[in-house]
Amino acid sequence: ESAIVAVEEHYWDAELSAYFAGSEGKRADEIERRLRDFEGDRIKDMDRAGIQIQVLSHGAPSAQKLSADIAVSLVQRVNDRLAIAVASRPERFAAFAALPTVLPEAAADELQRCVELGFKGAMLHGLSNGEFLDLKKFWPIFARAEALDVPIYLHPSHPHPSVAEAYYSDYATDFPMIARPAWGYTVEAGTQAVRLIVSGVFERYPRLKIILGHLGESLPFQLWRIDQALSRPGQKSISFRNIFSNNFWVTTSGFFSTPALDCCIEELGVDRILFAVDWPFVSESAPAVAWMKSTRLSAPDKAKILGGNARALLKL
Ligand code: GRE
Ligand code: ZN
Repeated sequence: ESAIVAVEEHYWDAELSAYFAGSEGKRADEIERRLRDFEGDRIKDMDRAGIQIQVLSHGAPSAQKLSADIAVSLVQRVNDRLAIAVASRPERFAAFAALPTVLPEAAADELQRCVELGFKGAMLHGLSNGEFLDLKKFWPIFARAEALDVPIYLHPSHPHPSVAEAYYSDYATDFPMIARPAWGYTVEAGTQAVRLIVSGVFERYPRLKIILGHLGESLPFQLWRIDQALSRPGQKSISFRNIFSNNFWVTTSGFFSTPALDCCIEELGVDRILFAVDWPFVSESAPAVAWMKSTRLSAPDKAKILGGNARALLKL
């Protein structure tokens, strides 16, 4: 089996995206058109690239900024509509659920409901209403993910408003992407992952599986240094490297660099790398596939990254 699977491919639900505020509620017209498409450009782009399956997920911030009074029923409708889209083309689509993290127990129940509907896991986007996901109140979500043996994909979102203000606001006009994919997203998502590892959640739920996009949000490159610094005396005992190696997968979404990929393979091994495009924020999938095929990896290793690893992790 060598069909190509792309695991971080986004769409927008009309009802959910209407809740996105300010700059988070608007993308370039062409991107928004593609985010709302399932039948036209999306399938054409997949066909041109030779992608058999897109694992669909909502775009940022997805359900992570909803208020408790509306989140649960709204997210159920969002996931039900996504299930219908997948069912319309089961040979081309699979999906990650959105979860109403503002109510963690309900989010865990929604994850289970969705997995029973055929979803392959869930994707969470940045902080949940300003709170880091490693807080104990969110552990019911990780407990349920472990029990169901499905991964949680930690996707970036806009930095916390006070971070955006302190770190990026003076450059926001000249370089609006600086707080987003250029740097802010990676810091935000990488910080979530570092905090999750030190939180103890993997000691409590040792078979919990986490996916990071964008070649691991810089953590593979930093792995030696983080591991070394957290191993210095006067701290709790933890092996950051063991947890990152045992519990994490990374994807190529929006990051088609051979040196960066080589670093991920050297640190994590080829079995932990999944192919993704980040369509439609990356407007064409074919160059991403061509890049992967152009690397000097062996044919079996390319096949693992392009689809075999995703089929194993997501049970496709
Ligand atoms: C976004 O949500 O706006 C976004 C992504 C990924 C890359 C670029 C981008 O989710 O703007
Ligand atoms: Zn993405």
